[in-house]
Amino acid sequence: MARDIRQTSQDAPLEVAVIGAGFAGMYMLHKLRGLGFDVQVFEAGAEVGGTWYWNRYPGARCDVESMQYSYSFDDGIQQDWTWSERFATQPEILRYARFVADRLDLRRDICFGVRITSGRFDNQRNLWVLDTSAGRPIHARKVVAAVGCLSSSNMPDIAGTADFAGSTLHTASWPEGGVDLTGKRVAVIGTGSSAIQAIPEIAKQAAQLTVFQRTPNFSVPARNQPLGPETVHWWKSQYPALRRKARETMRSGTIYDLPSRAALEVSPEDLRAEFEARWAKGGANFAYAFSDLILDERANALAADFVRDKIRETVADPATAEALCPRDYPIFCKRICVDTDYFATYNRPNVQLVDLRKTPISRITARGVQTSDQERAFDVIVYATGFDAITGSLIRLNLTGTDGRGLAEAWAEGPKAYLGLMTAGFPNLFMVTGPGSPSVLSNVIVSIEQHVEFIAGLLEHMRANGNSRVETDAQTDHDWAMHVIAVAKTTLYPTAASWYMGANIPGKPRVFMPYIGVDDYRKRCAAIAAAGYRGFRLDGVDRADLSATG
Ligand code: N01
Repeated sequence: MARDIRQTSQDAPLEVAVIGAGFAGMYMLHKLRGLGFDVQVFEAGAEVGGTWYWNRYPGARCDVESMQYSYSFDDGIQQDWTWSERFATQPEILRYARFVADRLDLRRDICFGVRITSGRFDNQRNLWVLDTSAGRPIHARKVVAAVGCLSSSNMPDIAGTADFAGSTLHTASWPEGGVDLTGKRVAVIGTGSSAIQAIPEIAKQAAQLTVFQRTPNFSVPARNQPLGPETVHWWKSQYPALRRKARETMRSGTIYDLPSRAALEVSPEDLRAEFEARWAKGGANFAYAFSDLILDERANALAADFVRDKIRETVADPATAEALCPRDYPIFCKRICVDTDYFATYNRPNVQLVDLRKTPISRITARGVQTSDQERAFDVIVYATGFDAITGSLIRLNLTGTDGRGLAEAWAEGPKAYLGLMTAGFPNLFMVTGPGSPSVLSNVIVSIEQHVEFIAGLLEHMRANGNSRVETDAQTDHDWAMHVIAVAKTTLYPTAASWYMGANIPGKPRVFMPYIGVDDYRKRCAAIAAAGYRGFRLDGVDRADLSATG
């Protein structure tokens, strides 16, 4: 049974308000409740699941293997839930989220259908006041923004979008219950991960499918398959050790077959054999074929050449194949896509590719899409145009901090947040998988669990020490952001105009946002906590000062 918004006031605030009931908010609620905190969750959607609640487009699936893309904090849950496929579909992941919510009786502390519209920090009272779509404000001592990194969809600013007389859809807010595209003329705008998953499914239904591509993407085959009982048993029987291996020794928090050799060191035959073996096995394991693929342009080009050759082998029409070959950024520096029959879909007679580099969209019309050379008529236009990633959903909360500034202003030159957890001027506001944490460069559930446990540990520490306020300062945030960038610069990642850099949103600062290295990040966080939360100011006292003076 879901709850109504609690009656709160400045004299009787909630101890912790959690925003969002995706995997981050769900675990935050469970963890804090277990520690005896008074906590309530506010969720705009009608169900738990976060991004997996909204992204219901055909073909939506996780590109991290399901045995790893799940909570590890409760052995009963990981033993009792059984995934059916190597890569879980969106409906199955949503069923899993519901299973966890039922099992832990989470719904009694979640207010569904409530959006936080704005909020401000009351500096005198050390209190957040949050405005809600339901009208009733929430007073809370602490706020945890568990809003997700890929949850604010990006609708491109193309002239005439409102003029279209047919149906307009976005992959990230697909109608519940699905849309029947049988016999329809469908346009898909965008060719990122979402489009690459949706296109093969839409092509099976639509009379005609036209894909409008601005930048081609690298994609590797998923080789998805049902999970046999032996595989499931193998994982479940060793879960504690495997989970530890993933969190403590893997850069991405996911177990992959790590390379022992560099691409530039092996013979052409060995190079090809390794790429072929990984291509045949499927999934993002391909990215780990050699140790230098993300570090050295020449090594990276070898992997990119291999994938381009696979595209040419798969796509029958040479001009279409060439248009589908990415050329202007290193492979793996935009998130690698994992697909089922994406490139082969272009061999279907009802599928056509429009290369927007040659004929850009001029406008959307009442009938369809007008490019520089012609107008095409459609019944449905699907925008697969991605997200205002990492910072978008945080900024859209419209929270103002101690100096009256919002996050958009505070982060005008790029987000700066200590460990990706807190940002100066916003006391008692915690972010789960915020900018500067491994977040999207990791198995996000692994990162969520670590952040939730860190925040819970900090809140317990404050309770034990009678602290009412925690914050960071601008210098600490700046130093961490510089470290995040310095780590990124040891790789090729920042050389691509990716959404990791904010490059997909006009006007967004171009700054590399995620932290590379779950394993290293965890060690740093553990050391910071062990040093009395070094870098955090508790009740105005700088922990760095304390540790310096002993
Ligand atoms: O979004 P994207 P996505 N005119 O930003 C194009 C995660 N995810 O939703 O590159 C024409 O990657 C844009 O073109 P360009 C995953 O982390 C996970 O597909 O800007 N085109 C691009 O092709 C993923 O990386 C799963 O030139 C326009 C596309 O829209 C992230 O979500 C599944 C345009 C956007 O691609 C985002 O993926 C799906 C315009 N005006 C997604 N504006 C899992 O499996 C934008 N585009 C877990």
